Amino acid sequence: MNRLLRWLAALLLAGLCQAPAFGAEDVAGPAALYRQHCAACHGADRLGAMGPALLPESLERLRPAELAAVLREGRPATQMQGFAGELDDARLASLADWLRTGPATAPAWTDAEIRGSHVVYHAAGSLPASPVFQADPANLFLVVEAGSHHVSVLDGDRLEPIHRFRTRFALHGGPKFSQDGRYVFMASRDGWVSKYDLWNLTFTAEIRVGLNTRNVAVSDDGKWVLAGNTLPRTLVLLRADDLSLAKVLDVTGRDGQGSRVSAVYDAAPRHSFIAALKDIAEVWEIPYAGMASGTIPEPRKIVLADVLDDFYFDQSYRHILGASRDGGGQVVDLTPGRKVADLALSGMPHLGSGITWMRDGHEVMASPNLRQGRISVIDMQSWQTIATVPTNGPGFFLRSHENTPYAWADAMMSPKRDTLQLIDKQTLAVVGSLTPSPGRTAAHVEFTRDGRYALVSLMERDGAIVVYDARTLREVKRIPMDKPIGKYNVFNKTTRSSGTSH
Ligand code: DHE
Repeated sequence: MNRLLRWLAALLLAGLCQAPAFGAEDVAGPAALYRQHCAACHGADRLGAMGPALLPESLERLRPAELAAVLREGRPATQMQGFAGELDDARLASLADWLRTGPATAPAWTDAEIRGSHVVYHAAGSLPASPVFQADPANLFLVVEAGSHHVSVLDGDRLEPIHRFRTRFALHGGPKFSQDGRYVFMASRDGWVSKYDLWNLTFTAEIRVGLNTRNVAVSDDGKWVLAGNTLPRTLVLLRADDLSLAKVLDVTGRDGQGSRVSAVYDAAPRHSFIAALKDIAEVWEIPYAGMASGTIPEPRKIVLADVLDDFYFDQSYRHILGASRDGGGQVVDLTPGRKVADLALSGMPHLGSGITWMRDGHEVMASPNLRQGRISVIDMQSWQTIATVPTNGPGFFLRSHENTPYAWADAMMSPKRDTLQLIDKQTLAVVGSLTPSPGRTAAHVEFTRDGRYALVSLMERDGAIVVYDARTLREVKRIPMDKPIGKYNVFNKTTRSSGTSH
């Protein structure tokens, strides 16, 4: 039965079987099931409405078993109900397959649609310019809780939550702060950019810039926000005060080929945005110094020897350390715009999670590896790999702080995903390990502004932020959270601590 339905669905999708608008086949077919059960919340065009977009690009992070479970059982604490009582397994399977297949014509998201989605909740300058709470605004943490799509605001001194708010569906990438730490800009995977006033604990504006978005960057002068999309293939420039649309740039390379954006970054010392591209061997730089509305310069398109889509920048933002998909790495000097060195790396280095520190008078950079249990340590002058530290398994994040002797590494892509290891930043030896809760994923560390406490995410639905004393490594407390992923300290981010990402 299951197979027959799948076969019929395939025929329908291939356009070989013309089902009548509401005929018997159509009632059973996945398109009709979608119209009947999903369209009201997710949009007739699958682009999202009250619920998120349901396109292959939006679902690629969900494993098949997870998607099946959501269709069957729904999502707790959301409007998403389960359909197990109404649809049998075969229908649910055909619907899941159909959702993972793109519409016949690629969905567009035009300038008019971007403008149409724009909402201003509080005009710039209309809210009080002082915090509505007692906590040190520079030592706040934002914790992204992926379980039910919320953010918790933690007081980094008392290590207590002071506020919790609902966000758009599936935030990804670090929230980006304005230099004074007052405003936070967040991007959701299905294209929403939100501006939040952390001093008044309220959203001020939102806009949907695309259908599938990677992340945002905020210019150092606080005037501009750049978002990078994979669907459509665009970069979208917004005015930071109210998130209104300034310009959409199609991402088309020098030879006319389009590309998805991998990520956008603010290269503050260069007063420019940098865009990493997924499909073409180019990196783009958009200078924003002096940029006035309407006179946005054409991007500088730097040609690379290979597609590089995962970047680490040195502290001056002159050099990019980039990883290619085959595991190789290169150093690109942005000033002349050319490769200056190869990096000896293998597996799938996650340079984006790199950190730097001083060792024997030399600046070194270390980054985890998504495929291998090893941390590569690179000399930032010679670009040589000076050490490879074996770890428990492939990991995602590496974090430290200027005031702590250790780099904290996870192994979240391995069976030892419950254990963090501590690497001595001078000897480069693993000197300790911590297992906050056996069998449960522990990853992503961020420090309080003084580096005294390390906050670790227990990334489970009934998870927690586990706080450790960064010197004694004793657990100080647990703050319950719903699948906490990343956490972001205002001071460390706005001062560009070398122990965390920017
Ligand atoms: Fe991320 C940041 C890319 C999957 C959690 N992730 C980033 C950034 C990039 C990136 C380029 C830096 C942008 C920024 O901070 O503005 N991530 C990717 C991928 O390509 C990848 C492997 C697959 C994908 O489809 O996106 C991927 N990322 C994940 C996850 O599965 C994680 C663990 C959970 C999730 O929410 O999706 C995840 N990514 C994060 C986090 C950050 C991040 C928490 C910010 C780290 C920080 O401390 O700043």
